[in-house]
Amino acid sequence: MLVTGRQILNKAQKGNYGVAAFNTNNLEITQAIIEAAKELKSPVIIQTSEGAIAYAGLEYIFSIMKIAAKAPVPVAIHLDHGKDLKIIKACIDIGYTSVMIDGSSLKYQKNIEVTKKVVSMAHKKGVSVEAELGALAGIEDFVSVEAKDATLTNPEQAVEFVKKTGCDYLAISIGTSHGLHKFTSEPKLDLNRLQQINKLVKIPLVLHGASEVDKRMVKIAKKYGAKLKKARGVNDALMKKCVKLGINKVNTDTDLRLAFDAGVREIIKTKPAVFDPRDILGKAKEYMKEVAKERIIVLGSKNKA
Ligand code: TD3
Ligand code: ZN
Repeated sequence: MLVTGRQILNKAQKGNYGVAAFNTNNLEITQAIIEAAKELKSPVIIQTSEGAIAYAGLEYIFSIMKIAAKAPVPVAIHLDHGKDLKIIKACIDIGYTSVMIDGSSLKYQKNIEVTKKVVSMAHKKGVSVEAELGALAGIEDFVSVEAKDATLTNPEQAVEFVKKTGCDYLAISIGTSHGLHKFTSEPKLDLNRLQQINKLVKIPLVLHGASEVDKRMVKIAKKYGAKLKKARGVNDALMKKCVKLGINKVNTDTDLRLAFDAGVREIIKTKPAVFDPRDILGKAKEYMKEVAKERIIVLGSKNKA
């Protein structure tokens, strides 16, 4: 059933577990996500970036997500990394139950200003708001402490930011990064910072750039011809620590992309006579569902529907 982001995440905060927020841009990805959540009786957040909306069309992708949300588990439909106020407004108007305003690249005061604007627009319609403070970037071994402090979320500032903006959950930066440019060696996150933020900030916390970079999917994709950068993501043990320390929403896109890629490549390569799109995408859907289920289990939201 379609619910707001707040309903899912406030419950997750009380229960101290994480909920996966998966990115989608088409039918197969959406179906894989919802089937995984249904089988595991887990709440789930389905999200589209502005790019996904540009690719699929807002009405198309919203309709697909809305039907997916009829599943007998709590589902929130969320806008990921909203930057364009027009798109944010269109999502609120069409029926999204959660939107992100990403003002993380703006100056602090400007971030507050634009976030407040979105909060007032969204709350009028009962839509929840995710905001972001701190810039996402990998902690490379050579980065100095000063540089880290400049990009990672400042705990005291986070308290003030939440108070001034009235956002419902906050994306923070503790050393993760988007896509395949994650860690080259053992992943390191600033867990002390997370602990401090969690102590001071009373709303649910969000972790972006948190894909695991699933080894099995990377192996299959490479076996069938993919040329992928060597990258390591946030492993299960580290992910569990983050959840324990207060992360309640965990964004996952790269892991589903890798699973999709692995499935399509495998079929094309091993079954050259196949040309029906349903056969080509079937394996991709199967792999995405498997990966989504693994994420749900690691985050601890299985049977929390
Ligand atoms: O917000 N997102 C999804 C869009 C980023 C493009 O990959 C994330 O935080 C996902 O992070 P990840 O680790 O899956 O790339
Ligand atoms: Zn993100």
